[in-house]
Amino acid sequence: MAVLFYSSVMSPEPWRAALLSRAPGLDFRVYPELGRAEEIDCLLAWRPPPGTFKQLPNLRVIYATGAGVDQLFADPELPPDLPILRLVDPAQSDEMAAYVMAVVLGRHRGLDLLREQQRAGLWSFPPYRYVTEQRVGVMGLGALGATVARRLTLCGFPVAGWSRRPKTLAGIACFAGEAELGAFLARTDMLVCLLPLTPETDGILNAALFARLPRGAYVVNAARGQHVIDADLIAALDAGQLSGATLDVFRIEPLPAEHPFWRHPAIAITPHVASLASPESVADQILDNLRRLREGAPLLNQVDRQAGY
Ligand code: NDP
Ligand code: OXD
Repeated sequence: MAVLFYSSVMSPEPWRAALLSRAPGLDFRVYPELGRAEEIDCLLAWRPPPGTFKQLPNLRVIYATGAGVDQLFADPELPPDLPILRLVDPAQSDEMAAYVMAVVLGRHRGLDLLREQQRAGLWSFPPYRYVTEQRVGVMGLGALGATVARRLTLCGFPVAGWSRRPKTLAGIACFAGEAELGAFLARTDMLVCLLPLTPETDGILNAALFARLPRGAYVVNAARGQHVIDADLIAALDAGQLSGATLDVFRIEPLPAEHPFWRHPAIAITPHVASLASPESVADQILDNLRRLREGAPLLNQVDRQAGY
C-alpha cells in the first residue's frame, strides 16, 4: 500500500518520521516523486496541485492533512466517489482552544487597551466586566468547537454553542439549526466561528447576522475566510454594531497587502495559525485507517459528502 504526500506549506519529513516509526514498511512517497503511480492507494494532502488526481489511476482514498476539507471540494477534478477522510486530532483541538482562549481572555481583560495605556504612561482603570457577564457563543460544536466551548466554561464564561443538529453538552447552552440561531446570537457578546465551510455556511458572518448580535459584540473567526462577507464586517465595525474582530482566516491567503482588514483599527489579524494537526498525534489514526482500507473495514473520520464536512 503506497501513500503519496503533498503539501505546499508543510514539510513531509515530520509526517514521514511519525508514520514510518510506527510502520517501517510503509511505502511513503512525496509529490512529485510518484514512482509507479498505479501503486498509490492513498493521497495525503491539503490542496493537491491541479492534475494530481488524473495521475493516480488506482487511488482508493483521499486523506486531508487537516480538519477542514473545503479545499478538496473546491477542486473540480476531485473524484466523485472516493472516500474523503479528515484528521480529528485531540492535540489540534487543544491548540485551537489555546488560541481562542488567548483571544477571548485578552479581549475580556482589555489587554490591548492596557498596553496602550502603558505606552502613554497612564494609570487608569477601564470599565470592569466580570467573566460571568461575558457571554461567549461558539458556532460549530464539532471536534474543535466542543473542546473550545468546554474550555471556556472552565474560566467561568457563560457559554453557548450552535450546531446543525441538536446536541447536549454539559454546562453549555446548546442551540441548533436556523430556527434557534436568533436566540443563540441574541445572548452572545463574543462570537467564535468554528464552522466548516459548506454551501450552507458560506458567507454566514454577514450584515444580517451581525445585526442579531447585541450592540458592541466581538467576533472571532478561526474557521474559513469565506464565512465572512468582508465589506459587511467592516461596515458593522464602522457603525459600532461590532466592537472588534480577530481573524485568523481569509478569503485569499496570504491576505493581500491592499486588503482593508490590514489597516482597520478594530481588526486583529493572525496568519492562519490558530491550530495545526500534529503528525505525531495523528499517525496512529492514519495507519489505523490504512489498515481498515486494506481489510475492507469501515473507515474512521470519513467526510459526509452530502453535508460537505
Ligand atoms: P467538525 O466537522 O468536527 O464540526 C463541525 C461543526 O459545525 C459541527 O458541530 C456541525 O454540526 C456544525 N455545522 C456544520 N454545518 C452547520 C450548519 N449549517 N449550521 C450549524 N452548524 C453547522 O469540524 P471541526 O470542529 O473539526 O473543524 C471546524 C472547522 O475549523 C474546519 O472545517 C476548518 O474550516 C476550521 N479549522 C481552522 C483551523 C485554523 O487553524 N484556523 C484549523 C483547523 C480547522 P453537527 O454537530 O450538527 O454536525
Ligand atoms: C485545518 C486547518 O482545517 O489547518 O486543519 O485550517
